Amino acid sequence: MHTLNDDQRAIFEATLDFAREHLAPHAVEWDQRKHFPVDVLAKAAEMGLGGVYVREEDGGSGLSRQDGVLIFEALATGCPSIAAYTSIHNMVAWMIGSYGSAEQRARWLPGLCSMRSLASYCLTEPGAGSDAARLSTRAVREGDEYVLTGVKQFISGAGAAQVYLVMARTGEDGPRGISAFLVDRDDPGLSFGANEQKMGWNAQPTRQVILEGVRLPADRLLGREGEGFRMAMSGLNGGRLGIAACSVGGAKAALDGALGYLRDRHAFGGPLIRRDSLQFELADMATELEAARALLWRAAAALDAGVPEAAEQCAMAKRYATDAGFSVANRALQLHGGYGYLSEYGVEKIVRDLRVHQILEGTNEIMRVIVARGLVGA
Ligand code: FAD
Ligand code: 2MC
Repeated sequence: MHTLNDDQRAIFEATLDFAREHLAPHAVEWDQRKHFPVDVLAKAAEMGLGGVYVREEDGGSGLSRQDGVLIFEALATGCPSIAAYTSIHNMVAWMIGSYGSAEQRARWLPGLCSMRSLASYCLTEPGAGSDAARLSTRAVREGDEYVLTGVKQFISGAGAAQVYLVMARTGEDGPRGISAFLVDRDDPGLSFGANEQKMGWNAQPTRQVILEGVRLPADRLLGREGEGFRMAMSGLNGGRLGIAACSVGGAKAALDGALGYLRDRHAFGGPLIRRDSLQFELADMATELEAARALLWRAAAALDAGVPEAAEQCAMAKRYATDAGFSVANRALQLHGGYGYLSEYGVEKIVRDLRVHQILEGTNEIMRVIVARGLVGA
């Protein structure tokens, strides 16, 4: 953390305090009750966390990706699931702030920045996950309207969110026939599947989003027809950094938990923390997290600078940090012995939450596809 400037240090510390006070004490209970704490999200928005990358003139915090990775790491020390949902919400807010018209920004961003309205990002479908450009939800132009029909799968925040950024096909097969639309929860024809039963991420809902002839005025098109896939991918570059940061933060909390536990736990004539083998394990865990953080910060700087290889760097960071984060959290559980397996210590919940970061916002196999394409060409 020594390379941070004063502003970044202040943002990081303030978000850590928020996580310590408002997330960590409730995280296990929210997971058990499958409770989505929308009131706490509104409180986070009072600190500017609802529009982290939205320009200040549009009501946001106007921060960089380098600031963002600090925020999401800090937030995830309290609850990775809530931090990750906040990152997804911010991905949508960034897309509207970056690609929306002045009217769209004025209409949608105030609610999102205050988190009185929550957002969902709707790309995946039952038949199109990794191969997202094969999506089949259709948007048919009829006069001044578009009519959307299709099903989106695994949508984070669905049902609770007010704003749905939906990628749908307006033209040819493949990525260039896809457009992006802003759908409101109150639009007739929109409905939701059941809240999925999941291994982790229980403090936020995951549902299908079902569009049955949802009729939208033409001004709900974000950007131009055919630009939806590229916008969706550029949103994911930043989103992947957010998810990676949540893995680092969650794993850091697990590591801290293991340190505390080993200090207190006595066996074979002394505290376990005195055992060299366990200290070496802790040293390796801390080193792997620091390596993940370094890669993440470099990728965030690359995205801020708009360098051509930024997408590959974001993919590298997402792959590495989510694998390292899961491994560190799982080893922290092991260091707690049998108590790590009990929900009361909170570490098994972190392991369950971090597992899905290796799958969503592009699986870690797809991250390798992106990095490899950069190396060997498409
Ligand atoms: P598939 O694409 O069917 O992949 C199956 C396996 O094959 C994977 O291991 C994959 O890595 C591998 N594979 C596929 N293609 C290749 C290849 N070319 N080379 C090597 N391996 C390959 N989506 C949204 O749009 N919005 C959300 O808010 C959202 N939230 C989610 C929340 C949760 C809890 C979960 C579980 C998922 C969420 N997703 C969301 C969906 C997520 O992005 C997809 O699950 C993910 O992209 C993978 O797609 P898939 O599940 O269809 O797997
Ligand atoms: N950044 C910017 N632009 C990108 C990009 C990126 N990361 N990836 C692709 N593009 C552009 C690309 O330049 C091309 O533009 P143009 O039309 O100008 O040539 C266009 O998008 C099409 O790209 P490809 O030809 O590479 O498309 P392809 O079909 O081969 O797929 C792939 C690319 C596999 C990388 C993409 O489908 C992918 O990322 N799949 C994973 C899907 C995913 O991440 N889903 C996450 C859902 S959200 C979620 O899980 C949440 C929890 C919110």
